[in-house]
Amino acid sequence: MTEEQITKGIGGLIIVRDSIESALALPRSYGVDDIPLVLTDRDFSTSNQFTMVPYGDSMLTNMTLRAQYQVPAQVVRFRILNGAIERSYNLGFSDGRSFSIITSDGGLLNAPVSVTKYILHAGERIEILVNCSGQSGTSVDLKAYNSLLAGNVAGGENFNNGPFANYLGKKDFNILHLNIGAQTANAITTIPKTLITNILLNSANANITRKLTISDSAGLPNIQGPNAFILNHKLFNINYNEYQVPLNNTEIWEITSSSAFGHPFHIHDVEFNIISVNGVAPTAAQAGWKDVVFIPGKTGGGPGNPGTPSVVKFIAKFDDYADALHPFMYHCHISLHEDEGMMGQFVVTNQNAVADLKNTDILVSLYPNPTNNKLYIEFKNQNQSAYYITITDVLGRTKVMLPKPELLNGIDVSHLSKGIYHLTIIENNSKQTTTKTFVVN
Ligand SMILES: [Cu+2]
Repeated sequence: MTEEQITKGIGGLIIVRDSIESALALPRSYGVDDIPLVLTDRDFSTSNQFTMVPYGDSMLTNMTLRAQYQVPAQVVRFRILNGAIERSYNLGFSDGRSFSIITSDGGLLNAPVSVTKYILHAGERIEILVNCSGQSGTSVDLKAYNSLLAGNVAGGENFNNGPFANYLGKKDFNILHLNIGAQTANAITTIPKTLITNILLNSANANITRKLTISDSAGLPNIQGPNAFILNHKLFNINYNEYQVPLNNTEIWEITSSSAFGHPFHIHDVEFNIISVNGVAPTAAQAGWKDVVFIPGKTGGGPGNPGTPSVVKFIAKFDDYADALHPFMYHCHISLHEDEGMMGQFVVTNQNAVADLKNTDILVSLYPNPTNNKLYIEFKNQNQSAYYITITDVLGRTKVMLPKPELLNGIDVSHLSKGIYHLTIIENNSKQTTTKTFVVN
């Protein structure tokens, strides 16, 4: 339901600051020379409500139609998120000026990268610096030069009718009209030569290369839905975890796509470094920390000719634990594709923790039992604690769910009606479960 939820407003941008970034001579006066931009497009119903479409007819910048903003005559920083349902934006300025990319999805680049155009795909983030010094009283437009997008990149198609038809397809259009005003005090007026020194992951340290596929489901047996795009030849299944990644593994993920369309592939848990896209090392703007990578569509192909698949490799270190209850996901960041099933799950296993406690029973007492107010829980092994507690009634209906419960003061069960209940505890370290019965009287 991602497309519907994003359409109706569950989406936004978080700015993360740290001491390393704070020490650099960068614009950071929020709303003055440091401006977040969330890019999306929408359609409106006859009663001016959002309608759910993959491509909107209207560009919205920070949810504003025909957005404009006054910026000072100095270096201005834009923190840009592509929050579209599907569309990529080929960013550039109306006077052809260059701008400097200073971050990728996961943080600062080694140095600003000067470009005149940059394609930002769904889910991707960049920060850019634009030098407006000495330009007070003038104006310029940030635009999407989407007439230049290839036909198999989202927004570069040119459908005249059908569900994907829209006014912005394969066209150039305004994102933000900038009126340049007076310079502020203590303005940043030059773009720094360098930023930080990223220490990237080394392929020689990879424990494994996992091979994933992207393909078009059309014609495949056992795949429901209309022509969904799929990962590893299957649709998403919430009860299935594709990979068990050992905690702290360094892994190369190699994604081979025979899809005719390009897909922004996103992974939870980690930031990665792109190794190559069709054998070519990433551009400087993509050579930092990323969590979305654009997987181009296959090249060539036609009747009787499958064409040449695209191959993208990245490397990541999986240093966050995730159990089977709360697995991480990887998916296409085009929400329509994600919703159709272009997603998978993986867990990150902490084998040491399980081994330590494998032979230790989880001995738990519940008291008082019966109870009509508080229920106290005591672990016989004081090194154990509760990770998750659920209480179900005798018909199996879940009545209480408590993640990371605080047990010192007991659990309030006074709201439960009289009867017999089952309390299931997942132990914090071993993730083993035990179930006890208690009575509310
Ligand atoms: Cu996709």
